[in-house]
Amino acid sequence: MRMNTKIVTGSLSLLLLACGGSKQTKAATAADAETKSATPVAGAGASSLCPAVDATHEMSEYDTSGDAVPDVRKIFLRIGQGSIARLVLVCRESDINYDGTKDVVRQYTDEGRPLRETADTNFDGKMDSITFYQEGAVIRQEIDSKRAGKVDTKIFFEGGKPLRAERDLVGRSTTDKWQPDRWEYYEEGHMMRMGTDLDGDGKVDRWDRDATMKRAPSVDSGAADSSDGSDA
Ligand SMILES: [Ca+2]
Ligand SMILES: [Ca+2]
Ligand SMILES: [Ca+2]
Repeated sequence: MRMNTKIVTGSLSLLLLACGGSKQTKAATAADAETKSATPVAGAGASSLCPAVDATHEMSEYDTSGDAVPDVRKIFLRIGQGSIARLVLVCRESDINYDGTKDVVRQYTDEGRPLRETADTNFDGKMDSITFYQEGAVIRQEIDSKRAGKVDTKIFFEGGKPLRAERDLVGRSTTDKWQPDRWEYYEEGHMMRMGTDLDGDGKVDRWDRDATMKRAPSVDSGAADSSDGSDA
């Protein structure tokens, strides 16, 4: 992605105007990093996930597509005062398909490390994927693969690769309780074995192993990467 034009809003009035849609939001902090186990994927617009521009936050907008319309918005936290003040990137919204709606929101820690990325991967206006980071690396991805408004797949990563996946194939999970009925185990990104709970008691009733899974789907880690996206 190449940045052609940089648009920085300098005046206070412009800042206030630009953040008019997200006045009700609160700042994301490290304490918000972990969601409850079955928290629905955020249904609200992407812009509500970033902190509002206020006394301690500043915003910049960028055009990466060359049409002079900003498609990336960054929120910075101002730390310190006077000559030692510095800006830390705490949130970044991107309009991936350039239709005017932000599709990917990446939240950072106050130290500027990736914390969580929420994405609308099919551009239907509803967020369907959340990627969680720890120490800058992907540790978990929660996906609403059925586009039903709740998480049905969780993928756990180690060293940037999927280690294990849990899926709720039948849809027993509620917002309070995660009830998977499929457990998948991966080595080098390849599924080695898969357990399925057929009767819903939470225990595996059938195991399938590598030799029988030539047609099994591979895990698509989607937008999960550990870069900080600071190129745009
Ligand atoms: Ca878009
Ligand atoms: Ca979506
Ligand atoms: Ca069972």
